[in-house]
Amino acid sequence: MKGFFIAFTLALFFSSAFAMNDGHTLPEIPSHMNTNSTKSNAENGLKFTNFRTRASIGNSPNSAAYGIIAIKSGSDRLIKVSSSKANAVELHEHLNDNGVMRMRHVKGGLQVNQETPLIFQPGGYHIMLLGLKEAIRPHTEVDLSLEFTSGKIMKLTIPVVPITEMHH
Ligand SMILES: [Cu+2]
Repeated sequence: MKGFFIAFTLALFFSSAFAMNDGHTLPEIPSHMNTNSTKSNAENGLKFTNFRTRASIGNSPNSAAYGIIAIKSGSDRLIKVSSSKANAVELHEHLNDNGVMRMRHVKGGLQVNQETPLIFQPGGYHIMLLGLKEAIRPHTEVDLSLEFTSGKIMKLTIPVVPITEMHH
């Protein structure tokens, strides 16, 4: 009987732990793990998950960064991104224009709502790094500063991943 109770308690514990992480609400990282280099990074009600940028391809002066921004409550708007590694950073989206993928500069920023995280991913919205001051190499890091209409400014240090790992 005692064994049953322990198993039952454990089951409750695990089911509630999983319920909190149903893919809709992003898991929070305990504060002692809340370093600036992110897998998931909670700050000011905003959560930054899986941020990364791809390594330079050949002599291309540009690259793109991806990741997810969620907000605990209400909404905010990402209006400006900058990096010390790039001359300019723009918010872009990929559009399928009669079978041809094109990029478009998104003006006026992008909204993040409690119900709808802002997702930057290959083939969709992305953070475009333009005019890299030098090629960015795999397994190094890039700084990003993200500015919101609320006045919040988040500084992230994100990993550079090889192009072959971009689809994971
Ligand atoms: Cu782009």
